[in-house]
Parts: sequence; structure tokens; C-alpha cells
Amino acid sequence: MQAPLSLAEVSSAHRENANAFAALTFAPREVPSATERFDFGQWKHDCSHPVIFKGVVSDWPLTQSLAGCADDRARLHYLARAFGRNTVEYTQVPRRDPFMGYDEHGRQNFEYALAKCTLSDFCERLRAYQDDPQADVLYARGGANALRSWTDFANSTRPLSMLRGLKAHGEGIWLGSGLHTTYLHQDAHFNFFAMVAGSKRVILYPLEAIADLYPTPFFGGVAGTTSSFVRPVTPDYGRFPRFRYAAKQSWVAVLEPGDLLCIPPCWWHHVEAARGLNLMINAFAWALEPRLEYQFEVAMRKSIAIALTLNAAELSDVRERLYATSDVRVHGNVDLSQQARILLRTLARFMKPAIPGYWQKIARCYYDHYIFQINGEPVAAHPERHAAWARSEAAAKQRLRHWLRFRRALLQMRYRYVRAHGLIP
Ligand SMILES: O=C(O)CCC(=O)C(=O)O
Repeated sequence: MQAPLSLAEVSSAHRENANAFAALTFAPREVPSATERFDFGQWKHDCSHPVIFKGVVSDWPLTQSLAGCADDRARLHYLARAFGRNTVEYTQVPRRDPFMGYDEHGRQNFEYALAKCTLSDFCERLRAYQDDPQADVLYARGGANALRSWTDFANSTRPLSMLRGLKAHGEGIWLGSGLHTTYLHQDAHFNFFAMVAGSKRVILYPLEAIADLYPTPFFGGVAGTTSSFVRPVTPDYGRFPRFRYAAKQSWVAVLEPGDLLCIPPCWWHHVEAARGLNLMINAFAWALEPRLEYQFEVAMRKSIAIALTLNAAELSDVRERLYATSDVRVHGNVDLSQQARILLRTLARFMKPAIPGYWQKIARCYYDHYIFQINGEPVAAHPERHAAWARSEAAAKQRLRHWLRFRRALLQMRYRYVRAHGLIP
């Protein structure tokens, strides 16, 4: 039997492809790599910045097998032979601009899962891509390819004991031909990002940078995320002048096979793949109890609509009381209008001591941006969209759709849990 490859051998296995990232016009802080003394239990409580665990998934059978292949052609052959019968959903974007996000009018410029086929056929298409320098970029995105649905594939990974105690929201397989870019966005959950093959660069910002990132409406971007209209690597400062100020809050991580990037909930991230095949598996974990996280989303939608009916003085009054001590909050709000009182009560729910500190911070940041509008227009790149979004979200049909989506996510995860293991034990 062959000896397992060392961490250095795994992480350098695809090096021939990995020097392909464009220089940045700003100087982000580097995401630190965890040392042996790093207290991950504490990180889950304060999660004040992202962190990389080097080589944590380098001993997975999948990572080892791919690192042991001579080149991408051999890796595709291996994937097709070992797991070829699984169904892959994928998208396709032009090679000359393989950016998946928004066009210059702020419209989504790609379809999340445009087509589907077997993994074996997908590998065939990826092989053809390698032979043709003009071919479109292909990318199977994790939201459409659930790890626990590909049971044989899941068996070639290992649950990560460090993630014990977290609750999986979804675990996705991301497989691409190389060179794609994923729009800047944030997810409401913890995101654990395990690089299995190839290399990616991730640019990150804390949620607090929101004012300078030209966001979409709240949870109103691609795939239900809050997204940004800016392309961080080639920003158009004419359209997005405030983006310059985001630089001082930027972070960067370059991931190689075997690495695990841990992204705190609601941190913005923008992902670029290097040239060559890339395979990443990620796990989203609920950052609050699922029901509470859903209730936060509902509370935000309701509060944004109420806030649009209040004047600036009323909003400022509500804000002051909200962030004052809880005594002030509970007593003596009789002078507020009924709507203002409802708003105060709804928002105060997520500022209580029972809510984890990181989520209270998230709540405050969202409140300030989308409800109290202390940064100006919440959707500065397309101001009309904020109120239009609030109107459409108020429709009963839309509310029902969100509720069904939440129920479906819970049921799917429960069902997948019994089928196969994932990254979260
Ligand atoms: O790796 C990518 O291209 C995107 C990953 C992503 O969007 C995510 O994990 O939220």
C-alpha cells in the first residue's frame, strides 16, 4: 500500500496552476493560520475574524487521491471513475469574463444551476475545456450539489471533529474548470470552506463594512444572500466611490489543497479560482438556533417595512432607546407612536443577553444600515430597490415562500443526515 502524502506534498500538488491571481489595488490583512494553541471553542463564541486551519483535510481519502494524480486530466479521470454516476448541476460563463454576479445594470448575470448531467459527463466537459483555450468556464455550485446526496463521494471525506456541536444547514460540493469569480456576498451562517483540489483566493470584509460595499436589499441578492454590486478586484470607483474606504477593513486568504477556511457568520466574501481544476466542499452551520435565525429574518423584513412609514425623528428616537440600557427600553415608551413601539419591541428581541454577542453585533449593523439608515440610502447603487423590495416582501405569497424555504431546508438536512455523513459530525 502506498504511504499517504504529507501535508507539503498535498498542498503543492496543484502548484503548477496556482500563481494566477491578479494583483490587488489595496492591501488586505492576511487571514491568520491557526497555531496549535488556537482555541477554536472560543472562536465559535467570539468569531471576530476568519481563520485558516492549514492541512486539516489533507488526509481525507479524496484529497489524497487527487493529490496523487499527475495532472488535472488524471484527476478528472479519477473523479469520473470513482463517483461518475452522481448528478451534477452546473453553470457556465464566458471565459473572457468569468465573473458570476451582477452586470453593470445590477442584474444577475448568470444562472445558478443552468444545466445538469452525470459527474462522468461533467468531467468529460471539463476535459474538453482544458483542450480549448476559448471554452466557457464551467462551475458546479455548492448550493445545487449537496454533499450528503453523493453518498459515495461523502464517504471519501471525513467529518471534522472540531465542528462537533454545530448544526449543519447545508454542505455543498463546488467543482470548477478554473478561473471563475464568485460575487461578493455574505451568508447568515458560519461557513467552513475545505479546499480539496486547486487553489482559491478569498477576499473578505466584516459585516460592518456594509456602507462601503454597495449592498443589495437585505437578503435580496443572488441565491437569497445579501450581495454587493462591486467587483473588488476591478472596482469601478466612478460608480462606487465609497468602495475605497472598504480597503482598510479587507482581509485575504489564499487556500491550497488540504486547507480549511472558517468564515464567521455574515462576513462578506468574494472568491476567485486559480487556473486549473478546483474542488471545494463547504459546510454552513446555523449561527443561531434555526427557528431564531428564521425569526430574525422575518423581524428584519417586518421592521424595514415599518421603518419606511416613520419619520427621521421617530427612527432616531427608537434607535436611541434600543441601544440604551434594557431598563430604559422596557419602561416609559408611551410617548412613541404605536408603530414605533412595535419596531422597538421587534428589534430589541435580538439584543437580549440570551442572543450570542456576535449576533447582537450583526443585528445592530443590519438595523443601522437597513432600518435606521445611518449610512444613507441602504441600496446606494440602486436606491429605488430598497422600497420596492420591502413592498414585494410584504406580499403574503412571498412570506409563505420564505416559510416554505425554511421548512424545506430543515427537512432536507434531517433527511440527508441519515443518508451520509458530512463535514459536520
Ligand atoms: O467558491 C466559490 O466560488 C463560492 C463559495 C461561496 O459562495 C460560499 O461558500 O458561500
